[in-house]
Amino acid sequence: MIRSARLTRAFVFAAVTLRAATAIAQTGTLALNDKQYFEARGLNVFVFTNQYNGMFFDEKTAGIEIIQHGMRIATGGAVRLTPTPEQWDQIPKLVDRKVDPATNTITCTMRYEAFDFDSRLVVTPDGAGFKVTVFVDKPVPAALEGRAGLNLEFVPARYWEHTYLIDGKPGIFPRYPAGPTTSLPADKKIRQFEGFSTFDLHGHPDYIETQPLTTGTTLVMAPEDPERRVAIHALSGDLQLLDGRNLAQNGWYVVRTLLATKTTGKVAEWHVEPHTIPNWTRTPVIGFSEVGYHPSQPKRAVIELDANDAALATASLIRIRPDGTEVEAMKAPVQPWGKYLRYNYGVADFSSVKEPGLYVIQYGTQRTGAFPIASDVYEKVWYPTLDVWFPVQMDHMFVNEGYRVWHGAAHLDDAVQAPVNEQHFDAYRTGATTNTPFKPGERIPGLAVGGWFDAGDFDIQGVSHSGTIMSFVAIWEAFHPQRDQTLVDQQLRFVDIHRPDGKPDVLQQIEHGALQIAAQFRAMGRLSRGVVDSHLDTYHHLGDASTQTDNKIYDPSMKPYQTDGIHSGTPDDRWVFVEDSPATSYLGMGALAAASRALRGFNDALATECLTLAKKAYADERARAATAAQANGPEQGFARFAELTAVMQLVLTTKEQPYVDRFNELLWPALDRAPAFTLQTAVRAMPAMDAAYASKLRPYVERYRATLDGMFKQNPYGVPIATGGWAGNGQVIGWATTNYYLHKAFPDLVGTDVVTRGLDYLFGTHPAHNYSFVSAVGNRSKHLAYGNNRADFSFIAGGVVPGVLILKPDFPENMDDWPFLWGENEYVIDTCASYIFLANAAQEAVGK
Ligand SMILES: [Ca+2]
Ligand SMILES: [Ca+2]
Ligand SMILES: [Ca+2]
Repeated sequence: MIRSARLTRAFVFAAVTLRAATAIAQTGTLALNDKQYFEARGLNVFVFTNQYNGMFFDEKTAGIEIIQHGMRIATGGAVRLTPTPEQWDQIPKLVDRKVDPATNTITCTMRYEAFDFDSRLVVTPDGAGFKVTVFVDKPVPAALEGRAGLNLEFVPARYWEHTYLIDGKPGIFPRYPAGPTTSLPADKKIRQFEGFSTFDLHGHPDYIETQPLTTGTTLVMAPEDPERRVAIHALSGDLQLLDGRNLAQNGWYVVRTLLATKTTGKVAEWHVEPHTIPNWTRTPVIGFSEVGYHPSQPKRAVIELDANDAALATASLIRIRPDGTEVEAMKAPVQPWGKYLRYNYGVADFSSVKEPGLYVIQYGTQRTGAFPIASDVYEKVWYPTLDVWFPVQMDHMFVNEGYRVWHGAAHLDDAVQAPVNEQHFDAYRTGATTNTPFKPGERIPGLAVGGWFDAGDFDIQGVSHSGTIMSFVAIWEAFHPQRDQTLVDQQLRFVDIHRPDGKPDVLQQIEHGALQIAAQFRAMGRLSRGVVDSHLDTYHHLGDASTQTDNKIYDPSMKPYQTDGIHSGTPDDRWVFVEDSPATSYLGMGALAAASRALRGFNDALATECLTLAKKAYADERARAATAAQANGPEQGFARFAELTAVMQLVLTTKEQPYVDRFNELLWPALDRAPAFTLQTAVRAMPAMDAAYASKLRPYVERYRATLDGMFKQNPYGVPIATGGWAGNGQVIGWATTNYYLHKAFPDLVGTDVVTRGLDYLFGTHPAHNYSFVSAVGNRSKHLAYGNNRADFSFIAGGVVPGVLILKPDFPENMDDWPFLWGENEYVIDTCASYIFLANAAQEAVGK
């Protein structure tokens, strides 16, 4: 089979080259730009502009990456040690990266420390594409012969309903992984990161690798689609096409050539030619709110344009009448905003249109979907988050919705003390002591209650839990939402979605969170960093949460997989990590103090216990701080902010003078150091403080207001857009929420426009595309996200995703056809709770 493929190789390569020659004339070739990546019209090639940072291992945002016609199609181009690398497989360390405009090359030296294996990756434009060459100065180590290869990974979703030709032989990209795989003896497995293992042996000591779907020397992916067509030709060795989804649902298609062995110099070389459409120009993205607008609020459409595109003179707001006829409500000039990252922007302002109704925006030949202008647009936008998303996240409960069970009662075998000196794969760690009264491996009683799955994974995180509880309490105290669409039965561990039980759902969520945090303080006197899987092979669990562990108490006297129905010999009970972190504990105290207010009259016993635990823990922590040599550095700074939050909650709950005094002692220096982080806390304490407090606070608000005035200079959206490895919707929500509190307290200084602007951003006025970032909220919204059902390419209604990630140096991305990038698409509890607050706040601020 391989031989017959080789016979066609010459013919196919000639065809590719011929087409390439035509393409050069039409589109020009790749060239290094001043941002240190290769660029041609419709094509960018990044070479380690983003690196593996090791935090969550292979994040699929490093190595050689291809952006074709505005879409990132490929990542991970590098020497890799397995056919289809998983998230926790070894990643090469970038030792050196040289960008040389004189030779038009980028050269990266990569190292695998564990194998003392260095290689050099050289990328340079070649014809209508580029050449990738791997060099070694020492032969590939014996242990990696037949293992180390040049890999490049392609987003599977971009190739579904597409075909390929390999040496002229046709194939269809598999819509679902269907092999082939092979089972190999455990001693052949290449050690994964830090010795972790993603593979659940389940009593079978072998492991699996994917095998090629096909092999040849010239692969043309999506030859029928000029937007997606990529030709790869191996100048030495064979090309394999593999499907990484056979090992892991977040796997990509991998194109791979094994490195030549027992030799030095050039050990692999490809010519890669992503097709470009001559004079391609990206279709404009019309950013607008998919939820619509309140009549009184600003209504700005932000139009994102290709760098080669200039804004049209006008855009129209068109009203749709009940009989389907249309009328132009306004023709607005498109004001050029300028360049942000890689695109040009224009802004069309429709604020003067206030008549309630349904509208679309017409820009040239493009038209948006319909959206309302109405006085109640924010009234219901938080319902899915409270009604569906939070119930689905409830740990230790059976969660039902109509005919569907989201998950059974999970983690009933919680939890045991984590080992000491443990560096955990989810960024948890312990030092030389457990920081609790418990020995490593000892059961910590009472933890199988309450709590939420933190995110798309299933751990209970102390800090985000505390923030979530405090947000829910703030929601309750500011807006008193009586909404009751969920039954929560703590006795039966049963939750039923869309089934009222006579109790406000917000209070039931506060109770559910408080049950877990109170249990931790009761057992340990402090808050854990988190409760998390003990093994990587359970951590990457997808599916029903109640099958993540066996729900049976671990008994070390039994054999693995042996069980008496209550205990088992499988050590899968979750671990409790407690760090020596006053900050974590302070936030837990704040959550307990807050919960005690909201739960008064709803669950008095728990309310009383929460306050008692909070006051005791606070006194203990202060006593400890007085005697302990305080460490300097970020932990101490963070601890002060966290203590400020705790004391603010204790002030609101107790009004006791020692807390008021301590609050004043902490607040003013913190306001001087970091006003943006502190103002919300300051203004929230106002009800418990005197009039002098408000006037002392006022100059800080005046200075903050100046930063708001400059927002539209930073980007065309006028909100703070984060540039880190996790996208910034949480930050935008926090910013708009601070603005709401300041508006309430100082309406002459801060208006409502900076409250609704945050929601406009979430609901579609943002870079990359214009879906609402809140699943099932708005006319069109994130229909694929990184919830715990991501393997089904689905969403959980009401979840808020992180949003637009800025891939260095200039590529804003939020994949809407591939859910598995957590930095763009993972729902997390604290963001979702703060979103509920902001939606209520916006409705209150402008809705009357
Ligand atoms: Ca986690
Ligand atoms: Ca209820
Ligand atoms: Ca267990």
